[in-house]
Amino acid sequence: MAKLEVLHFPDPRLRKKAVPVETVDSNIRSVAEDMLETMYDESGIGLAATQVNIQKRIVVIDVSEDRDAPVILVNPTIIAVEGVEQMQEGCLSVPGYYDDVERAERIKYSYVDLEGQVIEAEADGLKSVCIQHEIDHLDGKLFIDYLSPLKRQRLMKKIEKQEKLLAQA
Ligand code: K2U
Ligand code: ZN
Repeated sequence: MAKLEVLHFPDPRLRKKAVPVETVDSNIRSVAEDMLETMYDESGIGLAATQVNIQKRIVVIDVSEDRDAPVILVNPTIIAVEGVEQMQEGCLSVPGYYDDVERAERIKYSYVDLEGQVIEAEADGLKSVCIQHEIDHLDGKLFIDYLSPLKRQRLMKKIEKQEKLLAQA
C-alpha cells in the first residue's frame, strides 16, 4: 500500500484524458489499492486515477457513512441519465473551494470489477454525483469548469493569491 500525491489545479496533468484499461491484472489491483488509501487519507469520497497522475480509466469511491464500503470501477461508463439535480461539490484537486454544480439526478452506469466482470448498476443522490464527478476527471474535466465566468474569475484570483502567499512563505 502507498499514499499517492494528489495533483492540484491548475496542474496541466489534470487535463489529460485517461486511456481504457485493457486487462484487470495485479498492477491495476495495486493501483486501486493505493488510490483507496490515498482517498481515505485525504477524507475524500471518491478519487480518479488522473488525480494521482495515472492516466488509466480507474475510479475508486466510498460514499458509505462508516467509510467501509469501497467500490473500484475500471473503465466506468455512463449508459443513461435521468432528471437534473444541483449539489454543492468540492474536489481534492481544488482544495478549499466548494460550489453548486448541476448534474443528472439518476444514472445507469457500467464498469469492470477487479475480477474482470462487467457490472451494470444504477445510482442516485451522492453516489450518482460522485461517479459523474470522477468520470469527468478521467476526461480531464473539473467541477469548476461548470462555474459561471464570474465565479471562475473569482476562483482564479483566490488561487493566484494563495500561490503568492505560498511563494512568500
Ligand atoms: O474527485 C474528488 O476530488 C473527490 C471528491 C468527490 C466528490 C465531489 C463532489 C461530490 C461528491 C464527491 C471529494 O470527495 S471532495 C470532498 C467531499 C466529500 C464529501 C462530499 C463532498 C465533497
Ligand atoms: Zn475531484
